[in-house]
Amino acid sequence: MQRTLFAAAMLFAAPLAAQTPTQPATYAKLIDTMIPMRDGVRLHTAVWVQQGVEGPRGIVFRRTPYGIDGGSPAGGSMRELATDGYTFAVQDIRGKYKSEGQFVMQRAPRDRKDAKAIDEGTDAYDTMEWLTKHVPNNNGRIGMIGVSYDGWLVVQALMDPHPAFKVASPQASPADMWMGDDFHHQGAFRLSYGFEYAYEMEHAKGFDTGYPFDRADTYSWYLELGGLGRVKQDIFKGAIPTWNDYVAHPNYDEFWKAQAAVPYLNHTVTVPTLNVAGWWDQEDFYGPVTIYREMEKHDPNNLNFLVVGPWNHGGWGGAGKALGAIDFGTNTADWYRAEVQRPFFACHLKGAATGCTPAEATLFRAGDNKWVTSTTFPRKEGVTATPIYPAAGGALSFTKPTTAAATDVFVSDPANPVPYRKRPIQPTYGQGSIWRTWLTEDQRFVEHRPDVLTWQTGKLDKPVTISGEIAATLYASTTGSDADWVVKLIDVYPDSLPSPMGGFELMVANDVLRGRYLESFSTPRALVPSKVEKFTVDMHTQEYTFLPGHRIMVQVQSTWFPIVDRNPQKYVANIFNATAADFQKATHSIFRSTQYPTHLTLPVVK
Ligand code: PG9
Repeated sequence: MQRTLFAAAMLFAAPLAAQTPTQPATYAKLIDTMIPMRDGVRLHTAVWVQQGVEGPRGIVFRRTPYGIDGGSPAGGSMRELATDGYTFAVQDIRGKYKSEGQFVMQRAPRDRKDAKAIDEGTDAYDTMEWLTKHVPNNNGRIGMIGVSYDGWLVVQALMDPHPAFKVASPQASPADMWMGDDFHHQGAFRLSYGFEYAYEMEHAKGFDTGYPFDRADTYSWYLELGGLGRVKQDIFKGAIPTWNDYVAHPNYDEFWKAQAAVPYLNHTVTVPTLNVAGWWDQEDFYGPVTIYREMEKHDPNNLNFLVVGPWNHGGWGGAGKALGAIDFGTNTADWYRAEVQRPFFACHLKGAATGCTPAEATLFRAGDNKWVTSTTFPRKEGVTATPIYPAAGGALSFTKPTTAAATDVFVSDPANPVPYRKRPIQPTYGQGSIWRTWLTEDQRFVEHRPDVLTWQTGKLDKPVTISGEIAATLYASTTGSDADWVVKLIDVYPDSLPSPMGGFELMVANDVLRGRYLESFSTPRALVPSKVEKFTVDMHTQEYTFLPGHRIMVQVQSTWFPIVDRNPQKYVANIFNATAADFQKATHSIFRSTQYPTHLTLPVVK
């Protein structure tokens, strides 16, 4: 499928089928040109103007690796903006589609000491300079907006903002590709995403053809790869630079740290910024929240804001009423765009008197399905970090264990990994793929596997609301010398509801930690077989109400395939080079005793 103008926003919104009717604005392409950057490389840029709008206007600017040659800009998460009379400028980034130069995946910000250095920030700056000088009828005010890669490009532009840059909305922007966004999570490699996306971005100048899998179910294809050592030369013929980087940098080293956003955002916020994230974003949830939190440390003038809704990746471009089987009651995305995004841009690009300062954090609380606001994110007031403990017989309890020795044990077999979503697992962006809603998939499909441990509370007699950071503390051992720990916090719906919601198991928070990184993400170490070790799995933040009659459930497993590559369970220096013989079964024990009280810490609202 060809990605088209504003396709990122529209494509990512695709699973949320219903689109809000809006008055279609008539736009005409005024400029289609190659704009020279400071190093002489020229970037393909188009400028669209709305017909019949008088007077100077602000410019909404979007940079993208996904191609700008598709149609008018009146779509996706920007459709209300497109009725507000702005001029739209769009640009192919370096090395993509018709732009010159070399594409570099998540190009690291330049060395500030090198006056000649370029990066995505300088390209944005140079383009803004050109736009303010060449676009007729512009009012000297530019806003940037974008989802995911396009959102990350907004963040790069914020690192040294041009004086005309007056408003920014980075949406689902990654912040750190090793720690928590598309390519790895806490050291675990996101195999199917990392493999397919790198191929799609780097085997051609555009982004259109998925990897030619020879079958519909990629689960068995990835399993048959055995170790990943074959991929670089046999499959990619050394021609996919991002894959080469994965292999060369398995740990959190300077390569990954240099491209992570946080260190470059350590200056006073001067551009009003609306950060947007989705609680069930299957690609980049860590990023937008991390960017907001870093900018917030440097925001004396209250210009930095956060919105998190019940959305998948870019889901705020649809109606936002439902995600997979989960219904949120109202059109949450329509509300956000109309009530927060549109006025925010109108304030900063047109001088409108309202909408300039939304709530510090506007959060949708699923469960009881309400928008709530907070003066901090995460919320501080009225929240108590409350441990919940796995107990005997599959129980889950707010009471600390009293038993001296207690474990739950499972055998994890890399030859039979737990699928992360129901098979067949179609290629990520392939036809019929349910990739975009997998985080809301009913977890019953794996509950009875012997390698998935499950604990749950009884029926709740009153609501339990959580708001903020969730972490798992696992006291665990393995008979091997490495292990992955996948932890899922689940809301179990009452059995009495009609199908499919009766007994539905909805993941509320989740993540994986690669065990070798328990002490340091930069310097892994082998686990000592059969020694109890303490593993902390960051499960990020949530705002959620477990309703009366529901149960709280926790699942632990050691494979999540093929979104996460298989851990051989025998320590090898670099898992990308593990051979088939290195993959071995191991017995894993989760301790739930007085000495080793495995628990999840929930931010319970009192
Ligand atoms: N999640 C995509 C991506 C962004 C940045 C780097 C790699 C992948 C995207 O949707 O653009």
